[in-house]
Amino acid sequence: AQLERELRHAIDTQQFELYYQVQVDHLKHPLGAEALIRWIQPDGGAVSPARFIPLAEESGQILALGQWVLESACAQLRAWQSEPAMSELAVAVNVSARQFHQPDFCEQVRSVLRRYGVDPGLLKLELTEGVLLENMEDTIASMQALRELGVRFALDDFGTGYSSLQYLKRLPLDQLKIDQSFVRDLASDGNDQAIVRTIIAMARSLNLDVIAEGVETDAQCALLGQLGCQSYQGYLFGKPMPAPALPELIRSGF
Ligand code: G
Ligand code: G
Ligand code: MN
Ligand code: NA
Repeated sequence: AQLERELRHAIDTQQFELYYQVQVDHLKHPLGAEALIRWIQPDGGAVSPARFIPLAEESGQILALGQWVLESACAQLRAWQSEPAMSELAVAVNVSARQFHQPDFCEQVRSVLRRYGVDPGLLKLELTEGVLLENMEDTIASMQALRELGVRFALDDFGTGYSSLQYLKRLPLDQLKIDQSFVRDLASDGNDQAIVRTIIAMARSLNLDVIAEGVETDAQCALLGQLGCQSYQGYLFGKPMPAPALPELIRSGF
């Protein structure tokens, strides 16, 4: 309850910032960045989103937070349009179940994109299986409406949930994100290699692209490449960082 009160105050007083973590292709060319929220308290302390996002979901504050994240990401996309190294990069935004299942979610996204004059093709929404399994018919309809605008979808934390081909093939997704738990010990764990190989084969048969998250070492990256992975995200290329630091990182070539 204490943290919930602090969270409400933080929303009122704008204590949030979006950090960005670069995503690259197999040649290490930048493709885009994932937006990750940071709560930085006035005393400089940070609260992990792993702690406050679940709380915000329970209390409903995720709706205000999620709207702020969307706004802030679109404002950033707009600003990057005038920076040479940045203008073609996509931004991936995490969307929680409660946020996605609001009746006017599509309209919110459409309206923010229009307001900032952002190409919808530069916005990717990251959903988790939890979001997708809830109310599947409505979910598919909302995704289709957004895809008609040009917005793309990634399935986050892939492999940690239910992951049946049965429902995957019905969902209008663009990308699977291999969860970092399969990447961590990839070099030494044959089971993880088999899982990653299976995920990539599954993605291929569904015509989805694949990004691996949590890539920290050259060995992991090389192995992922051998297994057929096309894109990467992780500390090897860059940690999540404040927006102004990203163009510098990209111009420096990692
Ligand atoms: O960046 P990392 O520790 O810092 O993020 C922890 C968790 O918080 C991840 O599961 C991530 O998906 C989630 N998260 C980060 N930013 C956002 C956001 O803007 N919205 C939602 N819904 N979740 C987020
Ligand atoms: O669940 P989601 O994929 O949205 O959140 C990504 C989380 O993974 C964030 O907390 C982010 O800070 C973290 N992360 C990103 N890259 C790495 C990495 O290379 N190693 C580790 N340990 N965590 C990472
Ligand atoms: Mn994510
Ligand atoms: Na994830």
